Amino acid sequence: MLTRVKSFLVTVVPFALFTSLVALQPSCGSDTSGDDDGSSGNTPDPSRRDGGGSGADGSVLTPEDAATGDGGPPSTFGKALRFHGNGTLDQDRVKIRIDQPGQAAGTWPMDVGATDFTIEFWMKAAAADNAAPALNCGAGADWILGNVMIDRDRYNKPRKFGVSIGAGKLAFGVTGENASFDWTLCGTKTVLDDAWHHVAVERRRTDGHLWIFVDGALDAEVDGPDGDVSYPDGEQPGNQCNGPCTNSDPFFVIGAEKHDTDPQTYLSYKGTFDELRVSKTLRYTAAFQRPSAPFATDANTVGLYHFDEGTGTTAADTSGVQGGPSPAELKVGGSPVGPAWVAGQ
Ligand SMILES: [Ca+2]
Ligand SMILES: [Ca+2]
Ligand SMILES: [Ca+2]
Repeated sequence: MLTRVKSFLVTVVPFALFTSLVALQPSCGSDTSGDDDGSSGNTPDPSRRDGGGSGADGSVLTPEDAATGDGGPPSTFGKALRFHGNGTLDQDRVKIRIDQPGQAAGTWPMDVGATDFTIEFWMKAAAADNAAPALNCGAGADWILGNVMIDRDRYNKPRKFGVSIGAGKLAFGVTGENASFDWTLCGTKTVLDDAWHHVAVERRRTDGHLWIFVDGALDAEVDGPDGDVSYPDGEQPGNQCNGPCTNSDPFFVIGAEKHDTDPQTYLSYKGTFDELRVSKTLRYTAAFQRPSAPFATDANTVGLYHFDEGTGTTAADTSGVQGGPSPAELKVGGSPVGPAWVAGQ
Protein backbone atom coordinates (compact mmCIF):
# COMPACT_ATOMS: atom_id res chain seq x y z
CA MET A 1 0.00 0.00 0.00
CA LEU A 2 2.97 2.28 0.12
CA THR A 3 2.49 2.93 -3.53
CA ARG A 4 -0.72 4.55 -2.63
CA VAL A 5 0.26 8.09 -2.44
CA LYS A 6 -1.42 10.23 0.02
CA SER A 7 -1.24 13.86 0.15
CA PHE A 8 -2.70 16.39 2.27
CA LEU A 9 -2.01 19.22 4.48
CA VAL A 10 -3.62 21.07 7.04
CA THR A 11 -3.74 24.53 7.96
CA VAL A 12 -5.01 26.96 10.31
CA VAL A 13 -3.91 29.57 12.52
CA PRO A 14 -4.82 32.44 14.57
CA PHE A 15 -2.60 35.36 14.57
CA ALA A 16 -2.50 39.06 14.66
CA LEU A 17 1.20 39.22 14.99
CA PHE A 18 2.13 40.88 11.83
CA THR A 19 5.73 40.72 12.75
CA SER A 20 5.48 37.05 12.12
CA LEU A 21 4.70 37.66 8.52
CA VAL A 22 8.07 38.92 7.58
CA ALA A 23 9.01 37.79 4.19
CA LEU A 24 10.83 34.52 4.19
CA GLN A 25 11.92 34.22 0.66
CA PRO A 26 15.15 36.15 0.75
CA SER A 27 16.43 34.36 3.80
CA CYS A 28 15.61 30.89 2.65
CA GLY A 29 18.61 29.02 1.51
CA SER A 30 18.88 28.52 -2.16
CA ASP A 31 18.65 25.05 -3.57
CA THR A 32 22.18 23.87 -3.89
CA SER A 33 21.26 20.40 -4.98
CA GLY A 34 20.74 21.50 -8.53
CA ASP A 35 17.49 19.70 -8.98
CA ASP A 36 15.42 22.68 -9.84
CA ASP A 37 15.29 21.79 -13.47
CA GLY A 38 14.40 18.22 -12.72
CA SER A 39 17.32 17.00 -14.75
CA SER A 40 18.89 15.24 -11.82
CA GLY A 41 15.86 13.24 -10.98
CA ASN A 42 14.43 15.69 -8.52
CA THR A 43 16.53 14.38 -5.70
CA PRO A 44 16.36 16.37 -2.52
CA ASP A 45 19.65 17.34 -1.05
CA PRO A 46 20.06 15.32 2.14
CA SER A 47 22.44 17.88 3.51
CA ARG A 48 19.60 20.30 3.64
CA ARG A 49 17.56 18.13 5.91
CA ASP A 50 17.60 20.11 9.07
CA GLY A 51 17.18 17.55 11.76
CA GLY A 52 18.07 20.05 14.42
CA GLY A 53 16.06 22.94 13.25
CA SER A 54 16.41 24.97 16.37
CA GLY A 55 16.37 28.17 14.48
CA ALA A 56 18.02 29.60 17.52
CA ASP A 57 19.59 32.75 16.29
CA GLY A 58 19.22 34.82 19.38
CA SER A 59 15.95 36.33 18.27
CA VAL A 60 13.90 33.19 18.61
CA LEU A 61 11.09 33.20 21.10
CA THR A 62 10.49 29.92 22.77
CA PRO A 63 6.95 28.64 23.08
CA GLU A 64 7.12 29.53 26.73
CA ASP A 65 7.80 33.12 25.89
CA ALA A 66 4.52 33.43 24.12
CA ALA A 67 2.51 31.02 26.15
CA THR A 68 0.42 31.13 29.21
CA GLY A 69 -0.95 28.15 31.04
CA ASP A 70 -0.43 25.15 28.82
CA GLY A 71 0.57 27.41 26.01
CA GLY A 72 -2.66 27.07 24.15
CA PRO A 73 -4.58 29.57 22.14
CA PRO A 74 -6.48 32.04 24.29
CA SER A 75 -10.15 31.73 25.04
CA THR A 76 -10.84 34.18 22.26
CA PHE A 77 -10.22 31.27 19.94
CA GLY A 78 -13.73 30.08 20.75
CA LYS A 79 -14.78 26.59 19.80
CA ALA A 80 -12.63 23.85 18.31
CA LEU A 81 -13.10 20.37 16.89
CA ARG A 82 -12.31 17.12 18.65
CA PHE A 83 -11.50 14.21 16.37
CA HIS A 84 -11.63 10.64 17.63
CA GLY A 85 -9.53 8.80 15.08
CA ASN A 86 -12.27 6.55 13.77
CA GLY A 87 -10.96 6.63 10.22
CA THR A 88 -13.73 4.61 8.63
CA LEU A 89 -16.87 5.05 6.54
CA ASP A 90 -16.10 8.65 5.61
CA GLN A 91 -16.73 9.63 9.23
CA ASP A 92 -14.93 11.66 11.86
CA ARG A 93 -13.33 14.17 9.51
CA VAL A 94 -13.77 17.55 7.87
CA LYS A 95 -13.83 17.81 4.08
CA ILE A 96 -13.18 20.80 1.85
CA ARG A 97 -13.70 20.31 -1.88
CA ILE A 98 -10.79 21.40 -4.06
CA ASP A 99 -11.91 20.15 -7.49
CA GLN A 100 -14.90 18.81 -9.39
CA PRO A 101 -13.66 15.87 -11.49
CA GLY A 102 -14.93 16.05 -15.03
CA GLN A 103 -15.30 19.80 -14.94
CA ALA A 104 -12.17 21.53 -16.13
CA ALA A 105 -13.60 24.92 -15.31
CA GLY A 106 -13.94 26.10 -11.79
CA THR A 107 -12.23 28.13 -9.14
CA TRP A 108 -10.99 26.35 -6.05
CA PRO A 109 -8.98 28.69 -3.84
CA MET A 110 -8.15 25.93 -1.35
CA ASP A 111 -6.50 23.91 -4.11
CA VAL A 112 -3.03 25.13 -3.24
CA GLY A 113 0.22 23.79 -4.68
CA ALA A 114 0.52 25.70 -7.95
CA THR A 115 2.19 28.48 -5.95
CA ASP A 116 3.96 28.73 -2.61
CA PHE A 117 1.72 27.81 0.27
CA THR A 118 1.47 27.86 4.05
CA ILE A 119 -0.88 25.70 6.08
CA GLU A 120 -1.25 26.62 9.74
CA PHE A 121 -3.38 25.35 12.58
CA TRP A 122 -3.51 24.66 16.29
CA MET A 123 -3.52 21.16 17.75
CA LYS A 124 -3.70 19.50 21.15
CA ALA A 125 -3.36 15.76 21.46
CA ALA A 126 -1.99 13.02 23.67
CA ALA A 127 0.59 10.40 22.79
CA ALA A 128 -1.63 7.62 24.13
CA ASP A 129 -4.27 8.50 21.54
CA ASN A 130 -1.93 8.67 18.54
CA ALA A 131 0.12 5.51 18.49
CA ALA A 132 1.80 5.65 15.10
CA PRO A 133 5.48 4.72 15.52
CA ALA A 134 8.48 6.59 14.21
CA LEU A 135 8.23 6.98 10.46
CA ASN A 136 10.80 6.34 7.77
CA CYS A 137 11.88 9.89 7.07
CA GLY A 138 13.28 11.08 3.80
CA ALA A 139 12.59 9.54 0.41
CA GLY A 140 9.20 7.88 0.33
CA ALA A 141 5.65 8.58 1.38
CA ASP A 142 5.72 7.11 4.87
CA TRP A 143 3.91 10.12 6.22
CA ILE A 144 0.75 8.23 5.28
CA LEU A 145 1.57 5.74 8.05
CA GLY A 146 1.36 8.38 10.76
CA ASN A 147 -1.79 9.52 12.52
CA VAL A 148 -3.06 11.67 9.66
CA MET A 149 -4.11 15.23 10.45
CA ILE A 150 -4.30 16.76 6.99
CA ASP A 151 -4.82 14.63 3.94
CA ARG A 152 -4.53 16.06 0.45
CA ASP A 153 -3.55 12.72 -0.99
CA ARG A 154 -4.49 11.36 -4.39
CA TYR A 155 -4.66 7.61 -4.62
CA ASN A 156 -1.74 6.29 -6.70
CA LYS A 157 -1.26 9.64 -8.38
CA PRO A 158 1.29 12.44 -8.10
CA ARG A 159 0.73 16.02 -6.93
CA LYS A 160 -0.29 15.39 -3.37
CA PHE A 161 0.68 16.13 0.23
CA GLY A 162 -0.30 15.75 3.84
CA VAL A 163 0.58 16.13 7.51
CA SER A 164 0.70 13.37 10.11
CA ILE A 165 2.33 12.44 13.41
CA GLY A 166 4.69 9.53 14.06
CA ALA A 167 6.20 8.82 17.47
CA GLY A 168 4.99 12.21 18.61
CA LYS A 169 6.77 14.16 15.84
CA LEU A 170 5.18 15.90 12.89
CA ALA A 171 5.64 14.64 9.36
CA PHE A 172 5.02 16.70 6.23
CA GLY A 173 4.96 14.63 3.07
CA VAL A 174 4.82 15.70 -0.56
CA THR A 175 4.75 13.87 -3.87
CA GLY A 176 5.85 16.17 -6.64
CA GLU A 177 4.56 16.74 -10.11
CA ASN A 178 6.33 13.58 -11.20
CA ALA A 179 4.84 10.51 -9.57
CA SER A 180 8.23 8.94 -9.03
CA PHE A 181 9.30 11.21 -6.25
CA ASP A 182 7.97 11.36 -2.69
CA TRP A 183 9.53 12.87 0.39
CA THR A 184 8.58 12.71 4.07
CA LEU A 185 10.02 15.58 6.11
CA CYS A 186 10.03 14.64 9.80
CA GLY A 187 10.01 17.08 12.66
CA THR A 188 12.01 16.73 15.84
CA LYS A 189 9.79 18.40 18.41
CA THR A 190 7.32 16.38 20.44
CA VAL A 191 3.81 17.67 19.85
CA LEU A 192 1.85 14.90 21.57
CA ASP A 193 2.05 16.27 25.10
CA ASP A 194 -1.60 17.21 25.52
CA ALA A 195 -0.73 20.89 25.24
CA TRP A 196 -1.68 23.34 22.51
CA HIS A 197 0.78 23.80 19.68
CA HIS A 198 0.79 26.08 16.69
CA VAL A 199 1.91 24.23 13.57
CA ALA A 200 2.85 25.72 10.22
CA VAL A 201 3.99 23.78 7.17
CA GLU A 202 5.17 25.51 4.03
CA ARG A 203 6.21 24.65 0.52
CA ARG A 204 8.09 26.83 -1.95
CA ARG A 205 6.96 26.35 -5.52
CA THR A 206 10.21 27.14 -7.29
CA ASP A 207 12.24 24.30 -5.81
CA GLY A 208 9.90 22.30 -3.59
CA HIS A 209 11.58 23.40 -0.39
CA LEU A 210 9.59 22.32 2.68
CA TRP A 211 9.42 23.70 6.19
CA ILE A 212 7.79 22.69 9.47
CA PHE A 213 7.45 25.27 12.23
CA VAL A 214 6.19 24.40 15.73
CA ASP A 215 5.23 27.21 18.09
CA GLY A 216 7.12 29.64 15.91
CA ALA A 217 10.40 27.74 15.90
CA LEU A 218 11.81 25.97 12.87
CA ASP A 219 11.38 22.24 13.40
CA ALA A 220 12.72 20.87 10.12
CA GLU A 221 13.30 21.80 6.48
CA VAL A 222 14.42 20.13 3.29
CA ASP A 223 14.70 20.69 -0.43
CA GLY A 224 11.76 18.50 -1.43
CA PRO A 225 10.07 17.29 -4.61
CA ASP A 226 9.61 19.80 -7.39
CA GLY A 227 6.73 20.92 -9.52
CA ASP A 228 3.08 21.82 -9.36
CA VAL A 229 1.33 19.81 -6.64
CA SER A 230 -2.13 21.30 -7.02
CA TYR A 231 -5.01 19.01 -7.99
CA PRO A 232 -5.08 18.74 -11.82
CA ASP A 233 -8.21 20.57 -12.90
CA GLY A 234 -11.07 18.22 -13.55
CA GLU A 235 -8.97 15.06 -13.43
CA GLN A 236 -10.81 11.83 -12.69
CA PRO A 237 -9.49 9.89 -9.68
CA GLY A 238 -8.43 6.29 -9.88
CA ASN A 239 -10.65 3.34 -9.21
CA GLN A 240 -9.17 2.08 -5.93
CA CYS A 241 -11.90 3.17 -3.50
CA ASN A 242 -14.54 0.50 -4.04
CA GLY A 243 -15.08 2.51 -7.16
CA PRO A 244 -13.58 5.80 -8.27
CA CYS A 245 -12.02 7.85 -5.47
CA THR A 246 -14.32 10.75 -6.27
CA ASN A 247 -15.36 11.12 -2.65
CA SER A 248 -11.82 11.40 -1.32
CA ASP A 249 -9.22 12.51 -3.87
CA PRO A 250 -10.66 15.94 -4.74
CA PHE A 251 -10.89 17.00 -1.09
CA PHE A 252 -8.68 18.64 1.48
CA VAL A 253 -9.43 16.46 4.50
CA ILE A 254 -8.80 17.28 8.16
CA GLY A 255 -8.60 14.74 10.96
CA ALA A 256 -8.57 11.46 9.09
CA GLU A 257 -6.93 9.27 6.49
CA LYS A 258 -9.15 10.23 3.58
CA HIS A 259 -9.48 6.95 1.70
CA ASP A 260 -10.53 4.76 4.63
CA THR A 261 -7.91 2.27 3.59
CA ASP A 262 -7.39 -0.33 6.30
CA PRO A 263 -7.71 1.83 9.43
CA GLN A 264 -5.45 -0.59 11.33
CA THR A 265 -2.55 0.39 9.08
CA TYR A 266 -3.48 3.90 7.99
CA LEU A 267 -4.24 5.79 11.17
CA SER A 268 -6.26 8.91 11.77
CA TYR A 269 -5.68 11.79 14.15
CA LYS A 270 -7.26 11.70 17.60
CA GLY A 271 -7.14 15.07 19.27
CA THR A 272 -8.33 18.67 19.18
CA PHE A 273 -7.88 20.94 16.19
CA ASP A 274 -8.56 24.65 15.74
CA GLU A 275 -7.97 27.71 13.58
CA LEU A 276 -6.90 26.62 10.13
CA ARG A 277 -5.44 29.17 7.78
CA VAL A 278 -4.20 28.34 4.29
CA SER A 279 -2.21 30.92 2.38
CA LYS A 280 -0.84 31.12 -1.15
CA THR A 281 2.47 32.49 0.07
CA LEU A 282 5.25 31.60 2.48
CA ARG A 283 4.23 33.27 5.71
CA TYR A 284 7.36 32.47 7.66
CA THR A 285 10.98 32.51 6.64
CA ALA A 286 12.47 32.65 10.09
CA ALA A 287 11.45 31.99 13.66
CA PHE A 288 8.44 34.00 14.76
CA GLN A 289 6.42 34.61 17.87
CA ARG A 290 3.57 32.21 17.75
CA PRO A 291 0.15 33.73 17.27
CA SER A 292 -1.75 34.88 20.33
CA ALA A 293 -5.08 35.64 18.70
CA PRO A 294 -7.21 34.23 15.90
CA PHE A 295 -6.11 35.14 12.41
CA ALA A 296 -7.71 37.72 10.27
CA THR A 297 -7.73 37.32 6.54
CA ASP A 298 -5.58 39.21 4.07
CA ALA A 299 -4.85 39.22 0.35
CA ASN A 300 -2.83 36.01 0.55
CA THR A 301 -5.34 33.98 2.55
CA VAL A 302 -7.21 31.37 0.51
CA GLY A 303 -8.99 29.63 3.38
CA LEU A 304 -9.65 30.65 6.99
CA TYR A 305 -11.60 28.45 9.39
CA HIS A 306 -12.13 29.49 12.99
CA PHE A 307 -14.31 26.46 13.83
CA ASP A 308 -16.35 28.62 16.18
CA GLU A 309 -19.79 27.52 14.97
CA GLY A 310 -20.20 25.18 17.93
CA THR A 311 -23.06 23.34 16.26
CA GLY A 312 -24.07 21.86 12.95
CA THR A 313 -22.06 20.21 10.20
CA THR A 314 -20.60 23.18 8.34
CA ALA A 315 -17.52 25.20 9.23
CA ALA A 316 -17.35 28.51 7.43
CA ASP A 317 -14.46 29.78 5.38
CA THR A 318 -14.13 33.41 6.40
CA SER A 319 -11.22 34.24 4.13
CA GLY A 320 -13.32 36.30 1.75
CA VAL A 321 -11.05 35.12 -1.04
CA GLN A 322 -12.13 35.75 -4.61
CA GLY A 323 -13.60 32.55 -6.00
CA GLY A 324 -14.54 31.33 -2.54
CA PRO A 325 -15.70 30.62 -0.01
CA SER A 326 -14.67 26.99 0.43
CA PRO A 327 -17.00 25.69 3.13
CA ALA A 328 -15.89 22.74 5.21
CA GLU A 329 -18.25 19.86 5.83
CA LEU A 330 -18.14 17.91 9.08
CA LYS A 331 -18.65 14.21 8.45
CA VAL A 332 -19.87 13.20 11.87
CA GLY A 333 -19.88 9.61 13.09
CA GLY A 334 -18.00 6.76 14.69
CA SER A 335 -17.56 5.79 18.31
CA PRO A 336 -16.91 8.02 20.11
CA VAL A 337 -18.67 10.32 17.66
CA GLY A 338 -16.36 12.76 15.97
CA PRO A 339 -15.67 15.43 15.16
CA ALA A 340 -17.31 16.99 18.19
CA TRP A 341 -17.55 20.69 18.97
CA VAL A 342 -15.54 21.46 22.09
CA ALA A 343 -14.21 24.50 23.86
CA GLY A 344 -11.09 25.87 22.25
CA GLN A 345 -9.48 25.91 25.64
CA1 LIG B 1 -11.87 28.31 17.15
CA1 LIG C 1 13.63 20.33 -5.00
CA1 LIG D 1 -6.63 22.47 -9.71
